[in-house]
Amino acid sequence: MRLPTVEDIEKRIPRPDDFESRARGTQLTARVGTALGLCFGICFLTGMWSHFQYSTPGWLTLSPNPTQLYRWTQGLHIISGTAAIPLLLVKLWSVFPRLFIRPPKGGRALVVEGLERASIAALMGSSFFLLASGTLNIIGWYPWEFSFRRTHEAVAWVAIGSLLVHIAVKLPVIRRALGEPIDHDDDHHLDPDAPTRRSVLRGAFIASGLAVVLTAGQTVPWLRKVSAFSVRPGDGPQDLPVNRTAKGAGTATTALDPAWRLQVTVGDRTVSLTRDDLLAMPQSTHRLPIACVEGWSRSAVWSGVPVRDLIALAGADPDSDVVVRSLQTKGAFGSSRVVGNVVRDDRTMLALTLNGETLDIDHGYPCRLIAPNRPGVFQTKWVNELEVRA
Ligand SMILES: Nc1nc2c(c(=O)[nH]1)N[C@H]1C(S)=C(S)[C@@H](COP(=O)(O)O)O[C@H]1N2
Ligand SMILES: [Mo]
Repeated sequence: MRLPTVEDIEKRIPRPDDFESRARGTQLTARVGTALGLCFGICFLTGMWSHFQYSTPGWLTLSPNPTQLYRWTQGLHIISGTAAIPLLLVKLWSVFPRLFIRPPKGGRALVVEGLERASIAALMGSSFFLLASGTLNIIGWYPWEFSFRRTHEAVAWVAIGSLLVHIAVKLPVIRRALGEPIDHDDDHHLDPDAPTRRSVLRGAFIASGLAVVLTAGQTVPWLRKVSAFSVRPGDGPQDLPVNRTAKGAGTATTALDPAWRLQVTVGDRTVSLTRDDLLAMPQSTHRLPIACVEGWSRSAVWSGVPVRDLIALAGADPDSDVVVRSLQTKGAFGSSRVVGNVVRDDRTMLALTLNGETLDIDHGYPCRLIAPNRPGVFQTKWVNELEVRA
């Protein structure tokens, strides 16, 4: 028996022309690609905004307005990412035969081709990683060791960089293909019975729209009933989903302890308040959303004591930065910071009631922070300390 030669193997690898579907073609690729590029652009900008709200750079002062801003940007982030998944799959299907183009002859052509393929490999790898890790994050499954937030951000820069290179390289092809009718016949494609490009394009958009409708109910109220896949569609107590229960946070006992006090510390002054003391203070009532980083959001009516009134009891200015601490000692979400111009807003409060009832323990009893335009992860529950550093 003779061992196969390199030529034998080469003959067995398909060539682009072996894939005969009439539906493939730059006219389809460019249209799906444009929609995909739009989704990626929105996803990138809203993602970067989320990072800014999470760890605010020095040049940016976070504002409590617009109240629903984070809800909108993070909702858009999840919606555009979800919409991108079917589009990416169709786009890959449409260019898949190009994988089998043989390397060109000549050093220069080889280098150019090599660079282009490297940028596409970077784009594909990063896109898959972002869409997969994002989806796992939405469903609350973290099967990895690394920091989701930092890795997702770093890979997003790779994706957007290689996307820009890809668009720049392909611009002439994209422009020509978009100018042609979608089922323009450039007679490479022979099978007249196969689906047309128009029908594949329509299918891609329908699949993408369906993916959005099935998930967007986690943030768009009137879609709630049809969103079969949305995460946490069920209602937690008091008509609001629960991100982490008191049991899960290890606060189930301490939150109900009659010895609980809210400590308000300003420099070396400390004021200690019972829940009845808080209830006896002037209350403010507002409708504000919880907008989780993982994509779900829901509005509710909260009432409680403005944080600025509480720190005033210990002599702090109403626009001081405040550190909010909770009974939760393990995990990263047990405390958060509120900047002065959010503290100054009277909607920034320690809530005591939710939708007209005493706050459920899973929503943060005895009291929890709620503030406008704030990522859910910073709406600290089971609060027991406010601190203003002198
Ligand atoms: N102490 C504490 N506060 C917390 C959390 C937490 O894990 N621990 N989770 C946060 C997150 S991620 C969200 S989205 C909101 C959800 O609030 P809810 O469970 O009352 O809807 O609470 C926030 N407050
Ligand atoms: Mo969250």
